[in-house]
Formats: sequence, structure tokens, C-alpha cells
Amino acid sequence: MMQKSGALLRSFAFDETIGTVLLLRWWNFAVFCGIEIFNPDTFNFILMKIFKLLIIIVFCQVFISKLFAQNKPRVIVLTDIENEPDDAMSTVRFLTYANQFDIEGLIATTSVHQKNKVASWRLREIIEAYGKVQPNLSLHEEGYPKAEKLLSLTKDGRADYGMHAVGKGMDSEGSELIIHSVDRADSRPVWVLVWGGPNCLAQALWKVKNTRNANELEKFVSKLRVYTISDQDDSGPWLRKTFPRLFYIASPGVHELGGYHHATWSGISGDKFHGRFAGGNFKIVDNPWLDTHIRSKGPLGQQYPFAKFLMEGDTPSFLYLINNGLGSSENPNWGSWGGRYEFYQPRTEKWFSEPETRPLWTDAEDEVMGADSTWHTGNKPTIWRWREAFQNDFVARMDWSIKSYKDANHPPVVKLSGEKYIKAKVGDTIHLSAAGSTDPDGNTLSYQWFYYPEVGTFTVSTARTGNPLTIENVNQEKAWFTVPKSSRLGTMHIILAVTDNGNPTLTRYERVIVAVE
Ligand SMILES: [Ca+2]
Ligand SMILES: [Ca+2]
Repeated sequence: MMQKSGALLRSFAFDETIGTVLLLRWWNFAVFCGIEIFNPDTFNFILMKIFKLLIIIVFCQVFISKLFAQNKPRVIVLTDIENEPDDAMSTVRFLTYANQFDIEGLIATTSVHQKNKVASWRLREIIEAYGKVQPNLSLHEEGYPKAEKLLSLTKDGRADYGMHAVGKGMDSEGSELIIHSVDRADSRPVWVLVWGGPNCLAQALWKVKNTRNANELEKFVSKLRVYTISDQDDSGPWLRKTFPRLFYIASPGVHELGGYHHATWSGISGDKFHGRFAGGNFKIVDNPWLDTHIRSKGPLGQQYPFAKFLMEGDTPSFLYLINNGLGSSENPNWGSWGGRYEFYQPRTEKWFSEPETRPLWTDAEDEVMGADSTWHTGNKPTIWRWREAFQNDFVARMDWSIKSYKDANHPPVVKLSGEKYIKAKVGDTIHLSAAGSTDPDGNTLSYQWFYYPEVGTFTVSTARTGNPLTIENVNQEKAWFTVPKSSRLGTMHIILAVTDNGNPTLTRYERVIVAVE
């Protein structure tokens, strides 16, 4: 995406150059022909030409910036920031990825943990710090928005809890922003990432439901994509049952009934707190490591508070959308840094506040080899399996906020030299190649190919090992495998991870889907 936008920028610069050259040539031609250019008519004519040229240039800029934006997810964050330190932590990380998203709103909300206040002041404080490093971040990747723009999109929801703040007269600048964003003439969906209670979104949908007809409501709902971190007020279950077609990713459940222990998101860092699991590398999500690699780094690092309970419980919601070649935002079941979710109607668990009435994208299991050399199966491994990669990526971006390009690391650019979609039969040999992958820093690259057996419909027995497919040359640029026999044919997902040897090491991905018929 960045390469494409770079090429477009160059072509734009070329157009501008052409415009200037043409103008100069016209001027020379006029002088050559002996036209009296200071004649008022001729002068006005020249001014008109310049004016038209400027309009064309501005139009080109708007068009091209829109074209770039098309590739980015549109994102609105709802956060109960200041209920505890972890939303501020997530905000710092989120802003280091501000160029990956089209941020359309940052809304301070309530939650079960903070029922009567909202704290947009804290969002502004962190955005001000971001403003100090935005020029430096821009040395490393293009597209970082100005702090002023983000400040203008920072709003408050109502300082009132859950469904008590939904209904007639309950609009807020936050709920109005959501409506305006969804209504904008832009075909991309709007992602609402919910780090606290979603009652601001509930109010927006309540209003649309009560002021528009059924078709308009359906159109509005179809543009929304929601990823919530458990149910942090009573409006989440209301949203799901009232808008059955609303795209919704969540581990349903409330804190009071122990819901967080079961939630996929706790895989980010809840090894010793809510989640309580083994297998992940806890050291790299703990305070001492964060001191060294995050808090020490400039104005933005200074805004990163100490974890009181756990590091960044809300962060999986946007890790899910990071453009690293792994995830596919419309396919939560494919897996990403933000975890893996499958679409079904879950049975009622004792930690739900009420029974689910419809399918949603919810908890799924992966089997993953842990840092303790043991296989682990569960929903949390769908996140912690990528922990080294997403932590290193954050470290590099914090470096970007204070270091020059040559003193920081940048991720590899992965290239599959074959097809991404391959049709095959049992017994076929599938050849895989990452030839042509590069690194912007000239780092040496290492390769890892692996079968993601939980994804896709092809099924092989994992009774004896969590790694049921042998890939030859599994850690080389070129690898291959033979499609095994199976009693259930279908799609196989093969992931390529390419890691550089910079400091810290950075990883990017590609995915090959083999349809076995
Ligand atoms: Ca939160
Ligand atoms: Ca690199």
C-alpha cells in the first residue's frame, strides 16, 4: 500500500512539474509572439490560467488523498479511559499506528468500571504528546495525521451508565459523530472499537432506528463493524438482540460474573491476572520490560502509564486491523494479531448477563506451541501466539517517535512469488516461494511457513501432534508440501512469516489458501 501510494505521489509530483513547465512555455511563447502581456486583458487571461491550474492541483491532491484513504480501515474508538491505566496505554500504542487507520473519532465513554464520568481530557493529553513526535514518526512511514486533526475528532459520550443513557434526549457529541461518520458518502465500513461500554454506539443506533425507515436502518447497520472487549455495560447484549445483523466481534460476558477470565482478549497479557494461563512469554508484557522498551522513549513514552492489573486489555481490538499481511478484517475466523473468532450463537454461559439471541463472531480455539515447549489449546493462544511480533512492532514504532530512519528498524516487505489462491488435489505437491521479499533497511530475512489447521475447511487429524502437515524446507525462502489424504476436503491456510534481523526483529506475513477438491 505504501509503495503504491509512493508511486502515486511521484506521479502527482510529475503532474505538478508538467503544469509548471507548460505555464513557463506558454509565457515564453507569449513573449516570443510579442504579445503585450501587461495589457489588462492578457494579464487577466494569465491569472485565470494560473487560477485554473491551482484548482486542478488542489483537485488532484484531494483525489489522491482519497485514493490513499480507501485502503485504510475507518476507525472510531470508544474508551472508558481513566477507569484504570490500561486505556491510556492502549491509546499510546494506537497513536503509533495512526497512519494505518483513517481515524474518524476518539470518544471518551463510561463503563461498568467508571459509571458517571468520561475523560476526554486524558485523550487530549496523550494526543498533545503525539503531536510532539508526529513529525518524527512521519520520517519512517507516511500518513501520520496531525495532532490538531485528532483533537478535533476527540469527543465525549454521556457521563452516564449503560442503557440509562440510551433513548430520547440522550444524544451526545459522541453518538452524533458516529451517525455522521456512518452517513458519510464512503463505501468503506466504519469500525467501532469498544474499550469500555458501547452505550454511545447504542444511542446512535437507537436514534437511527427511531428516525429512519427500515431500509435506511438496514443500510446504516450494514456499514458498521464492531469489536468490543467483553460486555462492559448492559448495552452490548441490547445491541446484539436489537440489531440482529450488526457485525459484532466479542467474548460475551460481564466482569461481575467472571466474564473476563474466559475472554479471548485476555490473551494479550492476562497470563497472571484475568486470563491465568501458561504458554505465553509473560516477560515482554510486564512492567520492567515496558519500562525499558516503551516508557523510556520520548514524549509519547512518558504518557504510557504503569500497568495496574494487566497491559492493554483493549488493544486486541485494533491489533485486529493492522495491515501486516496476516489478518483479513471481514474474516475474523482467519486469525490475526487481534485473535481469532468464529461465527456462531454461543450457548448461555454463567458469566453472560443474558442469553445470546443470535450468532456473532466469538471465541474460537487454536492449538499453539508455547514458550514452555508445550502445546496449548484455547481461545487466548489465538492472541498470545503473535506476542513477540506485536510487541517488537510496538517497540520499533516507539523508536520511530524519537529516532532517525537509519537508527530505527522497519518491517520487511513480503512478496509471494506464486499465487495466493491455489486449486489442488490430494497428492499434489504445492510449491511455495517468498522470493522477491525485501527489507527497507537491507536486513537479512528469515522465513517460516506454517499450516494454520484451525482455519479453512480441510481437516486432518491432530490426534498426535498440533502440527499435522509436513512442510519441506519449512524455514527457507522456497518450501513445498504434499496435500495429505483427508476425509474432509476443503481449504487449507498456509501462513508465511518473514522476519528481519534488525533491532528489534520485525515480522510481516502473507497467506496462501489452497483449495483441495
Ligand atoms: Ca477500557
Ligand atoms: Ca528491517
